[in-house]
Amino acid sequence: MIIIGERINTGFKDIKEAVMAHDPKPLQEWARKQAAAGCDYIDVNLGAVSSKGSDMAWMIEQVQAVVDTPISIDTNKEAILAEAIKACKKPPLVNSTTAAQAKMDAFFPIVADYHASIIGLPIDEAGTPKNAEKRVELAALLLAKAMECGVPTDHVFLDPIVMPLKFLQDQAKVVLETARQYPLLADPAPHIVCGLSNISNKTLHKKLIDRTYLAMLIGAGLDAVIADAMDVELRQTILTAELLMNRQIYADSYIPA
Ligand code: THG
Repeated sequence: MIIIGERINTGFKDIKEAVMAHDPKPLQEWARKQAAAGCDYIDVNLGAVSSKGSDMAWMIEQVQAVVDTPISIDTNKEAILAEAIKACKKPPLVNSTTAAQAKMDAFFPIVADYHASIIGLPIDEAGTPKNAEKRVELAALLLAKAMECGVPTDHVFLDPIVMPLKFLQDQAKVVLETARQYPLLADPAPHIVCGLSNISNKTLHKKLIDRTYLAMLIGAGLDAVIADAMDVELRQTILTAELLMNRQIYADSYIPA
């Protein structure tokens, strides 16, 4: 499982305040903790705090000063991406493009230039489709664009778009149906990723909902996740689900892990 740590996001108050004050400490503390928890990428999200690429580059530099985990550049703005990607010491994960033509035209050539990977969202000019069929159709467009630009299909992470259960309860199942179809769209197969914590937004029992849904998503083929990497029970759920999917061999090392 490819784990992308979600915590360096200005949606969290401590990170928002740190970015506004240009105080590296909270970012570096979360970078260290997430790297120690075994993250494969550290997501960096500037949110609405600033629209300056230089602020995103600053965030990335603070993280890279203390860990060498690759960065997930969480922005939908081309100007921010173009500046932030220059700051990355290792090929990053670009999070994310939609399937809207103008967005793909802007993002994919940058990804190709930097040998990066990219998350693709099945959203077009009309928005996010409510059904699996249309999401899969847009995912195919994303993969076609990747091939056209020389981005290997296994550098593409398809996101089925997890929505809050509290407001769109029927979508949880649609996302599972979408995920099941993604690996069939290209060879080598694309990765399947999602922003897990979206599911439990504004609910009680957030952690229980997150880890139950994650087990179901892994059953549907998910092999990457943007999540709370510090959640020990979530990490245990990942190990157990991967064992049950026969992606890991059962060994006595499973028990201490
Ligand atoms: N797909 C992709 N990228 C993404 C998302 C996605 N990036 C952003 C987001 N979704 C994933 N990251 C988070 C980070 C934190 C939370 C949810 C998603 C979270 N929020 C709290 C909540 O929902 O209640 C509120 C924050 C707080 O506690 O202050 O946990 O889907 N490609």
